[in-house]
Amino acid sequence: SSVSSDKATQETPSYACQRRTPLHHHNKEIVDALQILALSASFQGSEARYLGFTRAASVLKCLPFTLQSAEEVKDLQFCGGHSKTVIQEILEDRVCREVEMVKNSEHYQSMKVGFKVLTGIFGVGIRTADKWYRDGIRSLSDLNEIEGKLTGEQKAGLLHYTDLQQPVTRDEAERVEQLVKGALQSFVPDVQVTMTGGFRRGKQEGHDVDFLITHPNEEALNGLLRKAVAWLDSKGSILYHHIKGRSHNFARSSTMDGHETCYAIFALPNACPEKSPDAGTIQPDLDKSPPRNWKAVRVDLVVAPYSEYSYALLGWTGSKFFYPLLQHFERELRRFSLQVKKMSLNSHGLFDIEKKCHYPATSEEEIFAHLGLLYLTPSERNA
Ligand code: TTP
Ligand code: MN
Ligand code: MN
Ligand code: MN
Repeated sequence: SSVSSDKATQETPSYACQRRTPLHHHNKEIVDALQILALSASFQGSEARYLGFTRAASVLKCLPFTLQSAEEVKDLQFCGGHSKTVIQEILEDRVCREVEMVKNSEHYQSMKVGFKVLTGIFGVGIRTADKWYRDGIRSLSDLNEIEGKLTGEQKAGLLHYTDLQQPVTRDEAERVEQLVKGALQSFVPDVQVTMTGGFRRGKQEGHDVDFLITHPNEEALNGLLRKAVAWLDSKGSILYHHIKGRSHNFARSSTMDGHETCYAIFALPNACPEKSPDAGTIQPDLDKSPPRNWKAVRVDLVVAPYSEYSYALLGWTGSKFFYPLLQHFERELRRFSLQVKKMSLNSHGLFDIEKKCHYPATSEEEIFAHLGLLYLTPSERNA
């Protein structure tokens, strides 16, 4: 067999949490195509196909070389027949007919619109997007017509749709961090605030900015989130927010954990003008509407008690497990814990089902060690 097919047959550990998955890899075009099919499958309610395409895409992200020929694809592990056909077609013809058809289909396109508006706030919404589609809603302007029936979150998502569609840059994320820290520290000066989510995994842009808040003294955290958010609100920094209180009886299987969380849309003031190279140049006054000096940015603020902090950090660093949001490190980590280790992992802790005990941890490294896994840095968790 050829050298390259030997490369492809090298042992691939079956769970994504056993592999280092970098942010940048060698097969972007094919991965993007597989992820379109995954998203489309989830729009059609097929979780099995969603997972099949997602797993195949995730395996390709770990390949240390660019696939060149259909021959190399034969022996790829954890890649189903359908995914292999798609990959081979792209390698041979540059495009895959199925992917092109899906991309251009009305169902896929309007589900994406509905889905994006909804997930402006919460990681749910396929069912609603699907209902909208069946009710004949195909575009944003159709959505405006049912405004009266929308929830508060959906209205906010729709109102700030244009801004929320724009990726959040790292610079913007850092300015949000200053705002958030300033508000929290005005109540508890030594509060610990960590940026989590995609930015912690090394991404240069994201759909939102995620923060984890903790303090060694749990008393200091009581009421802190509400006070800080109210303070930011009084300064005009908050366009929408919803606080979910801490809960002790959240569903184990749910993607939501029990930590106190604020889902918000911030009005982030524009960067200081001296940073902009065009500052001072006279702009032709074509648009008569007054210029806006802020951008709407989605922000998640999560409060974790100190004893659960490392588990919350691991959980909120991702990559996310939300069906159907494509990346799946968290899902794989939990699946591995349960199936291989008989342990139940969530962002509160790790429970050994057979020994019936909890494993405390003061760092992410300790959690990987409890699971018998090689430690992966945040930037190696882009599965
Ligand atoms: P997101 O902010 O949705 O995703 P992201 O930061 O990885 O990517 P993006 O740049 O698009 O924002 O989720 C961040 C992490 O938070 C993700 O790993 C899932 C995790 N999370 C929740 O969102 N809710 C929960 O209840 C738990 C336990 C985790
Ligand atoms: Mn995020
Ligand atoms: Mn996102
Ligand atoms: Mn988030």
